[in-house]
Amino acid sequence: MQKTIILFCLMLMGIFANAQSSKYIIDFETDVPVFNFISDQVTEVTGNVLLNDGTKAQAGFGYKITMTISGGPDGSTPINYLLRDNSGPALATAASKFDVGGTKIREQFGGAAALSFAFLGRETNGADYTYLRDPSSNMRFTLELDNGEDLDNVTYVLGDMDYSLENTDPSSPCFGPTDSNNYICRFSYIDQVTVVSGAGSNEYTFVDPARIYQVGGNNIRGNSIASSRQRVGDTFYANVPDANNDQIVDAELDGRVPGTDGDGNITVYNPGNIGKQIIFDYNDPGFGLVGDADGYHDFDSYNQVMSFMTGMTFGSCKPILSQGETDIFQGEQACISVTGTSSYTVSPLIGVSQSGENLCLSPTETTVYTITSITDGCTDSAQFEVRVWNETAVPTMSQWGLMIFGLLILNIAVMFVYQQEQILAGVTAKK
Ligand SMILES: [Ca+2]
Ligand SMILES: [Ca+2]
Ligand SMILES: [Ca+2]
Ligand SMILES: [Ca+2]
Repeated sequence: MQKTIILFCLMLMGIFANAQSSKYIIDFETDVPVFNFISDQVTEVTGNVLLNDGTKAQAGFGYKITMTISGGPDGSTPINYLLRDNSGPALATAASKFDVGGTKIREQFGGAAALSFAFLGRETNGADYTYLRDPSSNMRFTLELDNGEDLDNVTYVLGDMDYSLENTDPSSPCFGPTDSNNYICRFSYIDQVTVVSGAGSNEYTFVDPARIYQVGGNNIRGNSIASSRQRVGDTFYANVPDANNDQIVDAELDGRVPGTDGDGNITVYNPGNIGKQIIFDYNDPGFGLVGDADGYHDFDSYNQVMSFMTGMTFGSCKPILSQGETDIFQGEQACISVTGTSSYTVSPLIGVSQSGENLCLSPTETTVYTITSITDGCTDSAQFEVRVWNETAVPTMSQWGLMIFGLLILNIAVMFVYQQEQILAGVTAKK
């Protein structure tokens, strides 16, 4: 029982170490990325990957983020955009595009440095506006490494998920819940994100679960999420007031989160290999106020912004063993290769012969060895069990067994001789 508890504790420690230890980090403050605005709909961001060992030295490879916007109200749109005085239909709509001014590295956007990405909501068009967002607007964020390697043991944070349907500035003529179907007051947006990479196996944590609604999750509106880590549901939107869950907003409120605050952040963790890209989609679910004929909010805020926080970590330093267990006879040795780490320790130090990747073990009794990587301050371990068989202990027949076996053989032999005699007797009789 005690052994089981100790084992369980070790397992928990292992999980903890795995979640905490990763080889690499993307740090926007130490290595400031370069933005390349390729078109109104495509922005690339490049930078160097750093070692996650405190030195934050360059790891020798980089990353590229590609953000691509699609959709927008230029085609058919369900939104009834109006002129800025509500006197008639809006002058124009156009395809969605980046707000270049809002797409940058900010000192604080989710409580820490972050890459903020922004849709432009409208552009001035003479005395009025051209509207640029609607429910079809989407930004796909893709991050990949320039060494072509897979991403494993990944942790990253999406910041500033919030919404706005109300102006809370008492000095504004739009003060209060005045936005709905009103283009004199222009501030409506609802952030929504769907994580594509690692879908179904990602683990999500929220700073403030009441701020974020996880579609398909087991959170209940108004209540905090029971478990801090949720594996179900990869789509999230800012938790607008919607007590009956019918995706119709109950009341116009201001759900904005200040940039200095992490309350709108979602941490995404995946202990496995998610492939070569981190991918998520950013858009707006469009939910309108209860009683609103067209069912959509106005999509008339100046812009809509979220962020990818500094500090994404990845890369496991778990030693990769060529085998997890083996059987040997006493006096023999078991040899395996240890990869995935440049240096490692072995415990217990009994019958250990270590030469680079090659590790040979010759314990005198069954032993579980723990192989721990000690690379770049990144520590993780794997286990290898060597079961030892004693040759003299191999089950042999007891002397009694041998005697019984001998008697059995003798019995068969007597029967055989008897049968042969019968056959011979028969042959003789026929003659
Ligand atoms: Ca409005
Ligand atoms: Ca509702
Ligand atoms: Ca509406
Ligand atoms: Ca936001």
